[in-house]
Amino acid sequence: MTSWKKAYNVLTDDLSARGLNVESIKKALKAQRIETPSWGYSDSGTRFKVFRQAGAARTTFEKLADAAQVHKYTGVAPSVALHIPWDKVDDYAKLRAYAESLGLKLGAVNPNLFQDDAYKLGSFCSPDPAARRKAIDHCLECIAIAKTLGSNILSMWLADGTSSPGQDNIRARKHRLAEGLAEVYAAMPASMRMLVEYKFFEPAFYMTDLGDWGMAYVVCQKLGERAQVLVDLGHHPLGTNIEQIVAFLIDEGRLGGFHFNNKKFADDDLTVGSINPYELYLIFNELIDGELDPAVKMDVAYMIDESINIKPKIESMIQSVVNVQEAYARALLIDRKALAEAQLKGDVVAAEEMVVQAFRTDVRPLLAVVREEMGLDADPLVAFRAGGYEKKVQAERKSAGSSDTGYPGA
Ligand code: LRH
Ligand code: MN
Repeated sequence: MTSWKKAYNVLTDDLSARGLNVESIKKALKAQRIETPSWGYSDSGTRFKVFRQAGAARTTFEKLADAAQVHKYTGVAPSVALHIPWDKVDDYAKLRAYAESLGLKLGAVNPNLFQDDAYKLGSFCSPDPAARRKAIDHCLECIAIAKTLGSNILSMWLADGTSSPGQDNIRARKHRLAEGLAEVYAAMPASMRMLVEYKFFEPAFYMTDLGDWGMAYVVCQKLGERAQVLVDLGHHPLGTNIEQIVAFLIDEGRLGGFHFNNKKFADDDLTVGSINPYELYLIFNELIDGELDPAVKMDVAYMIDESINIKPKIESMIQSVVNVQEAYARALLIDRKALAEAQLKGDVVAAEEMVVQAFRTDVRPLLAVVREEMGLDADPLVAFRAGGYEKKVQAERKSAGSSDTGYPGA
């Protein structure tokens, strides 16, 4: 009997004793789906340095091959988000076929509205009509690409903002944004939805046009029901209660998705759950609370957005997926009936203890058995390392190397 099995039996006996339905919890964990970002597999860094990694993916095809490894060992990461033009190819149908040959689906399509010289004063919000036209046309091109790829998500992040007081009229920029997004929204087929990602600063350092969840929420309301807010965990001022924002957006039916990552300071894009796993757990607590409420309609895209500069990228992505699985597994262990009773009685300590107890539970044996029942190894990272893929691609991919700063193609 594997070491996990013994621990699993002890754990599930305890969970059943706590009145929890272990089979439905395992079913939920097997149905979890987490999308990984293509840009998380290629060399990236900070404005100070890109520490190139031997074997790092150089092409979109290689990024997909690496993403397939994450899915092979975790079983819950069957789709990959793309970023255009970082993932521009001559034949998107061929790319789709290659992805499907790897058992992958192509997910959210991210237009790039921040790396063209034309966007110096903004993209949709720019005072320059040519820049606005360029931005809108690029998004229309991304809609066409998404159709070819079978993707139904257009994921919009605008770096737009200003970096000095008086640089531009804030309300005029707001009007340009609404006008541009309305044209793009109208061009999406009915099967497609737009996710609107906000961020409180960087690269703009005075104001950002889509600076917080409230601005994104109002913009989505004005666009239509197929526009929803994307919550990137790295896009909030320190001290922000992100799980409250999540609960609010769930209740408004406007939570479209996440960019999971973690941070210590700013938009650090670190491995998910590597700095503050309790926050990630509390976010899943709100997600499950919403899922269990029949009055709430939820269609959430669970995506990772990380850019790892030091650790091997595939291993970090596997750690991230596993940490998302663990956060969900722990949040599934909360006795929600007892919690609601304690909350209504105002028994604050009892309520907190229920939330903390589930977080303190070591769910690794449960996930190990879930993986084994999915035909996978109990520990994805150990299995990936044993698979020797990293050595193989290091030998195959003698990188020609691209520029030396920041994001790919910078
Ligand atoms: C901006 C962001 C956005 C992406 C980029 C890769 O900080 O989070 O989601 O376009 O990172
Ligand atoms: Mn993001």
